[in-house]
Amino acid sequence: MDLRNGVELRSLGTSPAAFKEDLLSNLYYRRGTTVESASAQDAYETLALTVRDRLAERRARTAAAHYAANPRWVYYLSAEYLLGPQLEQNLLYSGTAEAARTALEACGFAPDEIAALDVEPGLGNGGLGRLAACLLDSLATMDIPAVGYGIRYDLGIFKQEFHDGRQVERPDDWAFQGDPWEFPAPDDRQVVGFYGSTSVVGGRTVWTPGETVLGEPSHLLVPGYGTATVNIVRLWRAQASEASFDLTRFAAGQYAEAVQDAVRAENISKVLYPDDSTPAGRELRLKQQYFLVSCSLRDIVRRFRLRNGDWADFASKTAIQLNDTHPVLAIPELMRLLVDEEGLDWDHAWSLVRRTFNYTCHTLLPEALETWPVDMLGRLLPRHLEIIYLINAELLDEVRARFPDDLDRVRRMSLIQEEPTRQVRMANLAVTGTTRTNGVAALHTQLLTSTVLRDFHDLWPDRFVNVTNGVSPRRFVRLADPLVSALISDGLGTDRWLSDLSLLSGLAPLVADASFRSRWRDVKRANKAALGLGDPAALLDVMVKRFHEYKRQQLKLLHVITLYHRILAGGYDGVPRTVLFGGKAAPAYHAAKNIIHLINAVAARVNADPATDGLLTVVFPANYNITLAERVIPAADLSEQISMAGKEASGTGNMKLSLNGALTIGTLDGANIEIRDRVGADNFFLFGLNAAEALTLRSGDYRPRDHYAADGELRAALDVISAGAFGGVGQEVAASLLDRDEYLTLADYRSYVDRQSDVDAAWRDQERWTTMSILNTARTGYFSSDRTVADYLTHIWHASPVRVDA
Ligand code: 26W
Repeated sequence: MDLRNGVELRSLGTSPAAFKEDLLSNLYYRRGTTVESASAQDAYETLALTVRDRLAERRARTAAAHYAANPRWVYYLSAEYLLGPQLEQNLLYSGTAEAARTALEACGFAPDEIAALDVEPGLGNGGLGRLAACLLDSLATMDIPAVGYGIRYDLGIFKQEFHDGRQVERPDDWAFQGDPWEFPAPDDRQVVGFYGSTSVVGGRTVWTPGETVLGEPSHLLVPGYGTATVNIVRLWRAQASEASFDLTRFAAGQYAEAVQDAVRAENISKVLYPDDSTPAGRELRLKQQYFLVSCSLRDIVRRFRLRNGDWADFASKTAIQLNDTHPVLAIPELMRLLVDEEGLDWDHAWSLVRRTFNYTCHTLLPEALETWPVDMLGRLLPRHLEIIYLINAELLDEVRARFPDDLDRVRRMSLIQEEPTRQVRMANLAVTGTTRTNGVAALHTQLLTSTVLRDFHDLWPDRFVNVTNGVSPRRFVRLADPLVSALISDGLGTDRWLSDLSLLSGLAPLVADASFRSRWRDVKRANKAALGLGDPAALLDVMVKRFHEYKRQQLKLLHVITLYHRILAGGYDGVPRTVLFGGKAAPAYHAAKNIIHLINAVAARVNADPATDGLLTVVFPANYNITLAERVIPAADLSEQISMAGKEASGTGNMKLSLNGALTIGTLDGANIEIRDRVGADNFFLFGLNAAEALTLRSGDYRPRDHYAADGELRAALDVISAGAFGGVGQEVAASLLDRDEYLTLADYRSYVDRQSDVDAAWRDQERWTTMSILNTARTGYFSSDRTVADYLTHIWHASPVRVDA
């Protein structure tokens, strides 16, 4: 293969023989061991390197093609990436899965044992982090030149353990064995400043930081499916600048002091903040955000300069997506680079900045919208605060001009919240400093423009656009569910659906084919058996997502207790059910942790009671993550999407479960609405208040006790908790539902429980259920992240594919 300057690269064979040969030479020469003495970890790392080499070859070709094309780039800035385990993906995308299995067996290694050593980099909390990974997968698959930028946390999302039913967090030192998939790139180190002060020299503002740290990048390969393109995700790790090791103190025996600056520096990328709704507001978190932004923008400018000289071309060559408000400091940072370092005038710089950035909002919860104390930001980033004030002055001039004498609007739109404390509103800065702001589902975008960001929509309606989320069919169907994938390919007569998910619609006519329906049932049954949680013949009712009161795991639990009471009452006519919970709660979110504790207490009681044998089982596997999701989602029959309407921005688990043939019971919230519109109302179990009704009730004088008083089953379920029947656990959960019930759990209880009876009825008619299940898969091709990326390209990024020769 010809590279630049006529360099020739010998291509690596994909035959089993060639793969085995490379595996062996890597074992001996790169791992420095032998087949006889190799450990499973040796075999795993060597396998990873052997697969990685084949992707690195494509990466070399991709880099060459991109360099030659000097294209418009898409840069995705995200504080979180939930990339999932890499081995299976890279075996599939490099087409070496079979060759690897044969080679491993030939060397006496057990492929499944080796694969089990593939630790996932848990560099994210939930939906936002996984969406980022799915979008990168689709960008590469669609041959779009793109780079993801993030932070290489030493400790990812905590490992969840249950001790007496309580969640206990354990540090996730995911790379303590090193990570065979990553390529460190120390040459591209960047220097990041903090604190210090500003001064004006020769008409230009100069920021003199008080301390600096180094940002060392390493990247992971992001291969495209069914194409030669291999993009990268570049993750920054904080390193102490050599100056920070204090030799004199060391010589004086003050060892801790000698390294304290170094430790302070490295702490910046030490751990992922495990909150997924309420900002911790810690200075270290702000340092993390600026660290990510500063390293990434310098790297983006370095790459721009490789092929371009004129700043005027920067915005036409660069589309940067800000994944929520976490990287929004990129706006004042690029202004600083252009004005202070490059000497551009303010207006030119501002037009470049606005044209370069776009912002995705992932939430509706007011408490999740980040604000930073003015004094903290001013101390840590004095120049950026000055720039934010200048941006704010221009914004408020425009608001006053457009809405004269509307002081309230000026106060609401200001980037600076004045009362009760002076805070910088990051969402306001995000909308002001970008071209497009998007929500992640139709209802979400509609609510954003009519509530939290209404003022900005009034001023700049054209800046708002919707891009409904999507999920990678390669990760969540092909890799997670090989059995259903084989059946789909057989039914459609092609596997091209993996890069064009709209082809799934070809499955709809097969509902009339009884043998296809029975094979479809067999696949689900086999997936349940493989999961090994509960009776494979029972309906597997799945609720897997982060714990939050708005997602209403408490409502699912009230249903479980109601079923239990019905069983104890005798004459139970419900269908055998396994209820599976999965998910983590932010460590400081006590209300959510109490719900987890109560679920485990109820599960212990229900599962121990012989009365429920064969009728009801509750399982709660610990440490829900991508690896576990890939085992649970293919096995699910029923998908619980029961959030209070108007609270879940989109959801993506709902999409993964529908695509794998699970039927949804849900509210008209987030993307549930679009799923129901596509699968058809008959193939969706809808219940509850819609967003407008919920808002009215919530803002009216909602009295949860009225529902308690009016509904015997509800009362019984709450009373048994309040009475401490589950080991005295969860009384505060019942109390908060009776007193406040912030998310209208009691108001939706009856509608939910009754709809669950319809679920039972549908399940009893397995042919009907299977038909509904096939139609759910057939009609949700729209929720591919490829379609999502196509929408971003059309409405926001305007980048084009660059073909890479195979
Ligand atoms: C600052 C603390 C914090 C951290 C993360 C606040 C908010 C977040 C994320 C925005 C939370 C998140 O993951 N939101 C989820 O994003 C998904 C992808 O768009 C949506 O599908 C989910 O509905 C939304 O809850």
